[in-house]
Amino acid sequence: SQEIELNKLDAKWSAIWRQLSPDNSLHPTKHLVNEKAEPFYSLSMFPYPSGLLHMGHLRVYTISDVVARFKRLKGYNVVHPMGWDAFGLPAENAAVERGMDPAIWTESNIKKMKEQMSLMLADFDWDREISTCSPEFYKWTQKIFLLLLEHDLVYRKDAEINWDPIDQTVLANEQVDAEGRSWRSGAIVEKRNLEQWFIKITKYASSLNKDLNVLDQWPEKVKTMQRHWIGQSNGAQITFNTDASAKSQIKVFTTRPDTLFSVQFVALALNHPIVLKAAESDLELQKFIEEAADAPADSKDGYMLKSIRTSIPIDTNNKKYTNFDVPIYAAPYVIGSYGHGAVMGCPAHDERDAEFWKLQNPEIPPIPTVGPSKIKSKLAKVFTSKNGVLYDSSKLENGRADMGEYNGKTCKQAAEEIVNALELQQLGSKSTQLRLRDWLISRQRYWGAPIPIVHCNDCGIVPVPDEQLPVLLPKVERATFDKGNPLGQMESFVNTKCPSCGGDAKRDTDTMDTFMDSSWYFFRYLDPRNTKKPFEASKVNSHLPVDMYIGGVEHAILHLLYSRFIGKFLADANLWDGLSLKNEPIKQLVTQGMVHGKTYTDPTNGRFLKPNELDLSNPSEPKIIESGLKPLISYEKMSKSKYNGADPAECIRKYGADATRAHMLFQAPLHDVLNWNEEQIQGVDRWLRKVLAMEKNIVKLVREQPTRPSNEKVSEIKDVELDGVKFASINFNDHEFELYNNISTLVNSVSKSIEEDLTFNTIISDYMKATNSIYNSLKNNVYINPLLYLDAYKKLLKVMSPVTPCVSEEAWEMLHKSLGQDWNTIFAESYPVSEIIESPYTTFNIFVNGKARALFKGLKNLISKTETEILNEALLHGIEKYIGNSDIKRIIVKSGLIS
Ligand code: ANZ
Ligand code: ZN
Repeated sequence: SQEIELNKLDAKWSAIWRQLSPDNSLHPTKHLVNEKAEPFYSLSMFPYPSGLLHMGHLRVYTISDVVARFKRLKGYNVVHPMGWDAFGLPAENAAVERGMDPAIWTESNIKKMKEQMSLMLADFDWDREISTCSPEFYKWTQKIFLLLLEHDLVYRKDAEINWDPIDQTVLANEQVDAEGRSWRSGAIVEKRNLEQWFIKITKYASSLNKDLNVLDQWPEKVKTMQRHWIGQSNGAQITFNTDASAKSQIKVFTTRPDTLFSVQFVALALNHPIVLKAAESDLELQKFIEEAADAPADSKDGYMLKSIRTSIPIDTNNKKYTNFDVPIYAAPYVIGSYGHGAVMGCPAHDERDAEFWKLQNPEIPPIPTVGPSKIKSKLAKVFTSKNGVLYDSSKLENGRADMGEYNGKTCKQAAEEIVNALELQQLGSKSTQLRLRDWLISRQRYWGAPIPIVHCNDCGIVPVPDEQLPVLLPKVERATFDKGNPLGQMESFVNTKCPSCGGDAKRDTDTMDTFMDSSWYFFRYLDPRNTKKPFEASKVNSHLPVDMYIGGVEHAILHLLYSRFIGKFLADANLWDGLSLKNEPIKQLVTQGMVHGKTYTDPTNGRFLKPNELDLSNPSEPKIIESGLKPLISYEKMSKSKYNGADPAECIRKYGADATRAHMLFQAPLHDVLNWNEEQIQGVDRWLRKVLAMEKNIVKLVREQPTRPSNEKVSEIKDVELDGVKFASINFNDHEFELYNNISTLVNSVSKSIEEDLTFNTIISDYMKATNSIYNSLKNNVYINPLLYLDAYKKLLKVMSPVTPCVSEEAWEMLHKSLGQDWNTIFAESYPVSEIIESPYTTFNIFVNGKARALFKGLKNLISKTETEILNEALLHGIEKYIGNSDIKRIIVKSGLIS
């Protein structure tokens, strides 16, 4: 047969598109972009240049590309850029292993991946390409660091690092194995303190937390994860006096000041100053601390401090709580770095405190002071609800719980009043705590943006002035980096002049966390070649926030939180206006599921099988060659050890980019895991062949211009456009209505799927349905106005073109050539507009003696006609045999299908 080989279309059309494009790129519509149109920013998370494009990449970029092409068809001024998250440890490690320059290694990977990307025919704006490791980019990353410094959002502080004592170098957490050994030297890694650079993201915590509320196009799950990560907790700090000395007060953070009267102990973190002080003279405590270091995180061990006690710090009914009857414990469940590293223990109202207390003092019952009502009743469990009432303690026998004026108040009210009372005594105040820590950006590595700081003996920390940016990363012939901080070993880099006094000085030798690079790269895409500043505000204001950001949910916290933070900071620093969405840089976030690979396992021993151990000649009956047994089949995360990886390039070579893209979308809903099963691509392949094959039949009909059968029932419709020709009035038969409406349904449902529902899988089934609708009409040889066929076919091709650019373009070309018409690339077309036309026809059921016997299509108004008319109409539809000579009791015609 002379069937078109789909995979051959890729090369043909890539070449033509390149010629069409003004700068020989794969962006054929670039010269057609209307800069004045409404902007749309389709962004996919840029890849790390590992050198290999995998199925996960293919999934993300297919989605962003379909959205970008679709919006281009709809007339938007679309930005769809691509670039490289090129700094980072893996490149450095790979270069060290191979003894090469990480820059060269990275460059060659970028080249390889770009070629693989061109195979999938993504319509990226390559003229916006950026690479975070190029000086033109990191110059501005350094500038942003300096801006943060200027705004008092950068500081230095001691922080723990992993130190390899053999290699004399700092290791990243990933370079330390589970046994705590260095990946390279095998030495036991030591913890050391090193002065490092921090960014005060915590200063933005409350707006980062609050503004999650305006991100209504972000997945709830991601917002919850960010909320949790920020961990903003509103409560109070309360000071407890002790009997030791006026100086040894204990500050606690609590979210429940209303539970103050239930306090039965205070627990301190193991590194709390009071614990450390006590340990100086208490050997038993020293031992406890040492052993607790290895205790599990949820351990409820405790050690009661011997010579110090505390009291509840409030005065009710002039009854002073200065009897110091509250014991103090050292307890590993108290987190040293949270709040004040101290907890007021309320066993009656907090689960953790209850567990702790039960273990330490099984004989002393918890003292509840809050319940569902002010009358104390027996409660089986720890009462943790905040929506309770303080007990009426005048009715309680336990004087220890005397709550004076707070008797009977709601938790909320009591909390408020208790904090106010404490405030008067300077023993408490409202306080907000964060789980979020400041952002440690120092890396003692080579392959990153150098921190643009000079250390001068006389002037201290001196920012590198703008005109000396970028601080270039010195070139290396071979990455060896045996000892110490790589940049620290390079004398010519380290030794410099102080920008302030001109004297001898030393450069900072840390490089920045790569999350710093990726926190603002999507700003730079909008003005990628600016040599004067990071970006021009006007260019960014018109396109931000990003309309759709697509990527993996693994970035739900760090990357997306840092991007939001830097976006807000850049707005505060007046680099852009941030007006439309509270300085948020990303309007919609879309997280796609992972791609899993088909995995074969030997049922006898659970071993993963290699492709060459399998006989897959009959895909439905795979066999293990050696044993003849049937392997177990599952879908799992693709990995080398499971031999279940699939290569996008290979699939594209076999089936063509269009089929691969469509298959990728069709296999699973966007957010779900996608089980990559190449065998099922046949369905997509068949559909695409059908689309191409129909062209001939349609052209034939257009040439022949068959006439409408004279006896046909038609209805007149007004104001219809068919293939660009406007008709004030035209006749449609039943089939024509149906075809026209099927195509209108396609046009509108694809729009809705992309713009509202994000159901990319149903787009493909919509295409298939519409294709079959045209195909079946052609096959059944019913009369349809050839112009309507032409209209339907062209609409189908346009609506398909975002997903299957080659097949659409190929059919588009064939069609115009055959008809001898001029044409332009299908990408110069716009998205069709097509409304459903209310059809005067409907489907009727004919019931004879109560049994449904036949279906027919008729004019809706039939139902209002006389019985004889209906019967006559019904008799046209082959029901004589049911009527025969039997006595007709009833013939009923009802509209609608039997379900
Ligand atoms: C008394 C109390 C009574 C508490 C009660 C809770 C319920 P979040 O929401 O996570 O901020 N806490 C305070 N500092 C702590 C630390 N360093 N390590 C471990 N726990 C600490 O939690 C705040 C609550 O966690 C605080 O409120 C405190 O216990 C405990 F019915 O104070 B609460
Ligand atoms: Zn100086």
